[in-house]
Amino acid sequence: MRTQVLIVGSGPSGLLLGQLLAGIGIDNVILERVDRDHLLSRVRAGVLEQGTVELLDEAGAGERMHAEGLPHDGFAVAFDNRLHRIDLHALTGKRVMVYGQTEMTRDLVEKREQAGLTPVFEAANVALHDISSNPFVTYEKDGQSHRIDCDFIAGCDGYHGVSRKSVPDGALQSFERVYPFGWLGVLAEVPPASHELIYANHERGFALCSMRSMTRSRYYIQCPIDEKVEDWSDDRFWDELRRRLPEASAAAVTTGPSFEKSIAPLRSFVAEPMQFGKLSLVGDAAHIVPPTGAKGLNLAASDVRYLFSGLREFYADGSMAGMDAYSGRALARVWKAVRFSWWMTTMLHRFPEGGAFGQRIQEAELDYLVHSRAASTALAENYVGLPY
Ligand code: RFL
Ligand code: PHB
Repeated sequence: MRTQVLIVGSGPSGLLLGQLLAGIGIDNVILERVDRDHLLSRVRAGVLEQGTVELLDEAGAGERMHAEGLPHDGFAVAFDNRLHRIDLHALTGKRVMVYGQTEMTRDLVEKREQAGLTPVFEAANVALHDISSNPFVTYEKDGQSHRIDCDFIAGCDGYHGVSRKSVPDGALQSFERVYPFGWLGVLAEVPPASHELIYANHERGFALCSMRSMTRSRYYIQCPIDEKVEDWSDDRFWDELRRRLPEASAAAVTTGPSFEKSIAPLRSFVAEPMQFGKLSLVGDAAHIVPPTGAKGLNLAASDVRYLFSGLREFYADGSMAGMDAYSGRALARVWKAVRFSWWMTTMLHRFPEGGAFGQRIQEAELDYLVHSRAASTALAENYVGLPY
């Protein structure tokens, strides 16, 4: 079998790229390791930049997001028992959309299915071959081996995927920072504590109040990296969350049984370049950011935008200029989001090794942030998304 673009992974980056390519008649196949139910049960990101919203619209998958998503004009930073609002819209003229990655993934999968282009789910042992000249991919499905030849491979298979590992040793340089804590996240069918997100800096550790709808809340608290989810009953989680919020916000938290609870480690990671021969790395396959800046999914979408434009140019007039520029264009935006996510993480979390000096610097940073319009604007313009 042959296709034009072989996509490994049906996370948001693979699905979005596949949908955009299909929309302009470029043939593509998506291979996905897990089954459909597993894919649609993962709980992850919640905040979409305007550019990500526009790309979903371009892919024809934005209808439900506009009907059910929650446009947010601002969010709050909490410290010293007070909320300080960052007015994104007043500072930048832009807003963000709160809409779960789970829902966005469902919308894209359903679009693909309606077009008869269902991803190949449960594709086992996906392997990439001859990526520098005549690429092809092999995999197993229901005990049978398959081979697909292609013009290009898009490695959209996340941090643990096979694509990045298929690049020959020494061809990629990686940059990494692992943070000495994780996020314990909970999803519950209760109204959110506030109609906007709250990012809280507290001596007991960071806390975040987010949401999926006006009846479904998503909360996170900073926790030690070796913490076990089993040690966190719902009651313990709600108590700890409320202790880290200003009193008025804590009083507004509606508690209830959680239906998802998990711990995510925090890291920054970038692999350079994001391209080798006919393979392009996209989204989490090439870079990871800590979730504090809400940038991971949005970076995956901006990579897709650059790669899509390179592929469109190649199939329209045979020029490789856009494809050759992909890694450079994508990395310029990636590094700015890596910097922003690192900075947000540093400003809002308790670092075990921070010491008294680190503590005072953090307090000065927060005070400056909320009292300087220039500092608030710098935060806001990064949060709503830098230009492409
Ligand atoms: P994904 O979503 O990891 O998808 C990769 C897909 O590839 C499949 N796969 C394979 N398929 C075939 N063969 C193999 N060998 C394969 N290996 C893997 C996987 O099964 C999977 O389906 O990567 P993608 O598409 O690049 O998307 C990236 C985003 O998922 C990620 O950046 C965000 O979730 C990060 N993130 C957030 N991003 C935001 O923009 N805003 C947020 O508010 C936000 N919050 C978060 C987050 C991530 C979190 N966690 C759990 C890490 C909150 C959390 C808690
Ligand atoms: C979420 O709702 O899952 C979420 C929101 C904002 C973040 C990270 C995660 O910065």
